Amino acid sequence: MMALNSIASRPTSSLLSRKLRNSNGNDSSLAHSSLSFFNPTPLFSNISFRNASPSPLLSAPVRASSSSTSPSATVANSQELKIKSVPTQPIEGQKTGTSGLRKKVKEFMRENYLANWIQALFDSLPPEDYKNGVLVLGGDGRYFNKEAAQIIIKIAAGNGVGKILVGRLANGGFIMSASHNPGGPEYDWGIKFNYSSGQPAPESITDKIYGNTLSISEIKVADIPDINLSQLGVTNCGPFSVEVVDPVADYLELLEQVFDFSLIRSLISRSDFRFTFDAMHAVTGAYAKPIFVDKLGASIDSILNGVPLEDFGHGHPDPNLTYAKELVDIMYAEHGPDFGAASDGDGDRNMILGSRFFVTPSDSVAIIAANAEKAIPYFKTGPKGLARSMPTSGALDRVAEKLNLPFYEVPTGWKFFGNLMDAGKLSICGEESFGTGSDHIREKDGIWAVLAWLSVIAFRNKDKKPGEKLVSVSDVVSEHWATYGRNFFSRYDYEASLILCYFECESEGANKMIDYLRDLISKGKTGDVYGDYTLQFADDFTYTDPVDGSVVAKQGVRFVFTDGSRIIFRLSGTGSAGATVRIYIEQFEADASKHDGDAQIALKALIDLALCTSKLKEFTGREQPTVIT
Ligand code: VG1
Ligand code: CO
Repeated sequence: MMALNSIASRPTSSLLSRKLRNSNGNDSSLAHSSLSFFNPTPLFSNISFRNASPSPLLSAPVRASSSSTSPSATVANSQELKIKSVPTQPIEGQKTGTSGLRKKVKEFMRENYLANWIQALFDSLPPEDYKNGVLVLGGDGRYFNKEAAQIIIKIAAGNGVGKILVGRLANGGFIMSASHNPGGPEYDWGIKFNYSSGQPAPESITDKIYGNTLSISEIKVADIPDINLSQLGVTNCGPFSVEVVDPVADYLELLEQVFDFSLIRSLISRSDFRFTFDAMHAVTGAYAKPIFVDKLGASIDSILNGVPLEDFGHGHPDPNLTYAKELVDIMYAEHGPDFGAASDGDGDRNMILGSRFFVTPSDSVAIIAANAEKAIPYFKTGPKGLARSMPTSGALDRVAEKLNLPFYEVPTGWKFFGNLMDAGKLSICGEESFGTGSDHIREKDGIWAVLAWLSVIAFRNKDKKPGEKLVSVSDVVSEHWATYGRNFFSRYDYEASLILCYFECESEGANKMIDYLRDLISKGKTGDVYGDYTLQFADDFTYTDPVDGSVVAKQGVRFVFTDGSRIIFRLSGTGSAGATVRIYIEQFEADASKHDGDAQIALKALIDLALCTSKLKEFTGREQPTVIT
């Protein structure tokens, strides 16, 4: 259990990518590893690569061995590392989705399944990007991370990587997580690869990896024992080394540069302000106490589910109104806390709640952006630009317009924000799927979002005397709506059923529905009448990256009406089996007297229109969504 815990408390993807950017500066303790694959002067030029030898060991599938070494041991000090060549065969279906490769754990445990993908990845990169370089490995602590880590380390060493840093934050590299998907032997595992400056690998890389998985024939594996990852320290294996680092302090240091901690502390330590954070037994459990309790003065019992567990305590570590029910019940109880937040498996998502109040992620990013300059020191000269994913509501657009900031609309998936950030065009961005973040790192960052909100609330209350009524989360949101209008928004998820036998027909129905919609939009024209709405245009979203000109098509079927209302349909790209249909519904309301209404009521006509236009029930047989946001 010790070893497990230590992995369990390892990196989140958000935290993982943070160092990449920091590395552009020079004060980092890891500054030598300024890219995910840093290329120092090749100190170790004598890695020997031995092609398929007749040893029976070499034809064995790549597995983590059961041996382990003592902490910080030097297991092989020779200047040579023995590399085995393990024959393998292509495996179908190793295509990455919205965010990495996600499958059932059992699939990843199949012979060479993970090993093939990792080798295909090295085969897709220019060798100068990783030879003798530093690679970072992190995970969200889910079941199978331990075994997977050993496989990845051996293949990285086998391909000539010089050093692996295992820690919670990093300069990019591998992230062993299926994020918000459930974990455990029967559930999901996943792997993401963050490239160069820390952003999730772009499609040009992931497409290449997929191509290589279909032609792979050999895996290069270093012949080294399992590395003990349960303790901090360095293990040397000849020219290759593994260093286990504790990154909480480092992440904290970054956050202290971004936020005014004393301002946040002044709020959290007030006796008339009650704070709750639900780590959902996932990776942020390891960060919650050092940050919220030790640094910011929250009480220890304000942290719920703070112990990271391999199966997330049988939970579904997705911070939304359905899966974070425990927190929702606390926040909606009479005299509940003033502020509640939760984050997901790998810590990059967030949910923000006030007392009996839910902040939609689309509103959340808009409100953070509108208040950033005043409340968050990192943005003291104002954000450079704002961006959202296509299905996210237009609330952020209105802030960009008012603040006269450049604005971008990208496809679903954080990987599309990275280029804009690197080009200095984007500071704050978000997705409706509970992802919010900034260019302090190259992933969404759940803890950052919580601290951003606490900063906004703290700033609004900084002059409030004890006993004076505080400005609440709902006050901040209502005021925002009064200024900018309200974009009513809801997402309906029809998640893949967990009953295996339905997987295939489920995918078939969902695919047919999307085909039907594509056909419909090809015939649609401006002025077509849909119920009470008039069509402005309908398309399948195509995005051209303004930085590198790359184009991605088929990113979501959207019907945009003349009053700005939208209905959007997408299939999820993060599931491990079956198909999940997502429907996004949005309608703008300028009239402040109508802002307080329930989104489900305000959007009822549009929701009905979406269900009837798509013939969802006919195609999928689904009566009710599994999650409504
Ligand atoms: C979902 C969300 C998307 C998010 C992605 C990864 O993708 O909709 O906005 O970027 O998950 O989030 P999809 O394809 O299932 O709709 V995470 O926290 O799972 O890395
Ligand atoms: Co996540």
